[in-house]
Amino acid sequence: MCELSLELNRQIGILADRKGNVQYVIVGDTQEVFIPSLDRFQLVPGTLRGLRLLHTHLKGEDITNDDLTDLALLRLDSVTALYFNSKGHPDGMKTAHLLPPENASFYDYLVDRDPHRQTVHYKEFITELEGEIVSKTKRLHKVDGENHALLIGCYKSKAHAEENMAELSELARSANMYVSGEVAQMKDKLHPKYVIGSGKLKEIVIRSMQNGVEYLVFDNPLTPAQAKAIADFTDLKIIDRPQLILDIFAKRAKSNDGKIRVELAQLKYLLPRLSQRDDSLSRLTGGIGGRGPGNTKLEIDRRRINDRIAMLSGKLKKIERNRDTMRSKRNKNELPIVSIIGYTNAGKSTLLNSLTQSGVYADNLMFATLDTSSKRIRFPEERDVIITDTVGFIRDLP
Ligand SMILES: Nc1nc2c(ncn2[C@@H]2O[C@H](COP(=O)(O)OP(=O)(O)OP(=O)(O)O)[C@@H](O)[C@H]2O)c(=O)[nH]1
Ligand SMILES: [Mg+2]
Repeated sequence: MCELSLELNRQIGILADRKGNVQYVIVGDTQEVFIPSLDRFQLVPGTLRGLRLLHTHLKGEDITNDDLTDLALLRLDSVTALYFNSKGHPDGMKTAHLLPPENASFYDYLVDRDPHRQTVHYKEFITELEGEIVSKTKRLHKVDGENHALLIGCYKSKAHAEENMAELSELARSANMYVSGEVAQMKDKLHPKYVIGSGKLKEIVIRSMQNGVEYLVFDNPLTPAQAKAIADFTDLKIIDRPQLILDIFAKRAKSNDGKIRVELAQLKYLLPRLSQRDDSLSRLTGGIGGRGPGNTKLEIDRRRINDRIAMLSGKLKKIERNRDTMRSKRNKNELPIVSIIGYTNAGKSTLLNSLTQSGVYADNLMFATLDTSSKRIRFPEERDVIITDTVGFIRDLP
């Protein structure tokens, strides 16, 4: 490799698997090698790729930022820069590898710098390191509950960002996610493909790895193409705000028609996202903690989904017809109906409870109430009214 690099004046790289078999040979330019798509080597979440990169550096340059980004983004076992002298003989090397989560840095270097005198038993080293990464990531998830999330938003102004992030954070908490951090980018225009810039996204992947983050929650609604592009780029699970809200609804819905409405909304959200059929789908459609629409395991098939939408819509119509009859009966009683309305988590259910001495569910969560209740209240003047709790408001409700 060194001799050829000298002759061609180009970097040369190989990607070798754990057994040391060379899987790819890459001829680069003077500055870098471009790593091909590694689809053949599927990444098991939380583990390493099982491939290490060895490549020559022509002018004795240190491991570059691009090398480190490749290491982190592709989760390579390690990245080695190989140096050579004017005769094309190897005379130095530097190897960077990842570190388990919660270290101050995401990478470190091996002690071996002499290509002719290797002291580290590489295979043992990498197996042990991977084991540590896996167990530490698992432990991280156990300690704070599952579903570690990083919140991301692109905004026009700082004030905007603060307000929206606070709300998104509340939503995430209400969906049982552990918020491990927030990233707000200030920009007038969204990046068409990734919403935020690709440089920022790289930082986010590295940060996610260090903190054991599994979910990226975007405040900005994502188009199907954006969600797919980001999932492919980051290898993380991607959720946007509408999906987060639907997920909370799915958890909270108890009544029959509540459940139907939520499943309908989820299916309609899902449908346009099914056009690109590939493995990234599982990362987009699983819902949080694998709760997809409905309780049944989702069959990813457009036709089935359309059938189900039609079936659920029919059921819902029936329920609504029944409702109308009940409502007209109640109207005959001529009891005035008073509704308590307001932003979610404002205290509507608590107010209903104290007015009517009842015990409907009230909690410090967004959308605690999804199935509303009505209670009768008697005023001193012997006049009854019906007080109704409602589902809270939020801006841009899906
Ligand atoms: N400090 C204070 N807290 C209140 C008051 N009223 C309600 N809360 C608390 O606010 C939280 C939300 O109350 P809920 O009654 O569930 O609010 P909601 O408007 O029904 O919310 P959703 O059903 O989730 O949309 C609960 O933790 C309540 O204990 C109040 O007057 N003062
Ligand atoms: Mg309520």
